[in-house]
Amino acid sequence: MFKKPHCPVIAIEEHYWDEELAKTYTGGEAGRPGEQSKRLHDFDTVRIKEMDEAGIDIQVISHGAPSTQKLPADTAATLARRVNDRLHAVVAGNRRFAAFAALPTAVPEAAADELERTVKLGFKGAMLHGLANGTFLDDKRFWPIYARAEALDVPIYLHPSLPNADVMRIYYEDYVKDFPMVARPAWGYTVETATLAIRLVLSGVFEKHPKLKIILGHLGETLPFLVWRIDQALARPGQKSISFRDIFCGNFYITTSGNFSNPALLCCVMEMGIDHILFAVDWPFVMNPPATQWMEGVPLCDEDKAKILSGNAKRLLRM
Ligand code: GRE
Ligand code: ZN
Repeated sequence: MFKKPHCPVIAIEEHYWDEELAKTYTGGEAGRPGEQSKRLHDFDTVRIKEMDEAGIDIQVISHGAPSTQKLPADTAATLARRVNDRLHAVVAGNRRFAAFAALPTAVPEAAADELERTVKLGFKGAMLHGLANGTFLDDKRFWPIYARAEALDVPIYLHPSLPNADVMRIYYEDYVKDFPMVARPAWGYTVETATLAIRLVLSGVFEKHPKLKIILGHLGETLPFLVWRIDQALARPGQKSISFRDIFCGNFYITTSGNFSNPALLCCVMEMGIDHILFAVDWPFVMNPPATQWMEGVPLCDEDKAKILSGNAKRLLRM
């Protein structure tokens, strides 16, 4: 059994699939291998059993990629509402679960309203997945979502999705047959999500909304390792004035999802501080036991481990 400091364990990037929404997926996004698919549609059997076995008390549940990011504008808002209402019905009154909402980004004002509606129902914020119908989510048309998140004081979790079709072709096509994961968690997801995070900083949205909070999974999608270099390069003469470090280390939070590495975690602690790191697994794409077993042995004191395991989530998500 998981030996942990005296604290609950809250995992915050744990996925499910809504049957109606999943039916809209096509191509590489349409299916996941059988066991993953079974777990994505389960709430009360294997999910709870595997949480118990690994010592996870609470999952903050979110839809898997691409969630509602690729829906057309005419159906996005009503379908997202149904998806969120169904998740709410599962989570409400269940002390093992909390949830992040899916937002209809094809209609940004409606997405902002859906964020507010779901937060009032008890959702902890929202998760967005990769590009919205080919547009990066830093585009000004999406700023109403960030304005509302700031006003409601809830975070937006930026989660990866399959790279854009041109990127897939130019960057990965010749290797995906032998190594399908290269376009996914091995590298493609990371590039898309890190690029979005950098673009969001450059966009000026944090100057307009200084209290906006963004969460990145996978120990920050490489950015904590690169923050010195990005910050220094953007501070060279001839550019607009920006402090990448202040924004990245101030407004961003990162989770441990799918990246259980001591050297990588210690880099994150050194660059971002212990208060900006939260525990997550990325279930069912990654299994729970390696995550909690890893946390048991990370070279941090119990007080710091407790912050990662749940203290920071309690504060950031008001749990
Ligand atoms: C997926 O959506 O298929 C996925 C993830 C995270 C890790 C691996 C993976 O969301 O395949
Ligand atoms: Zn995930």
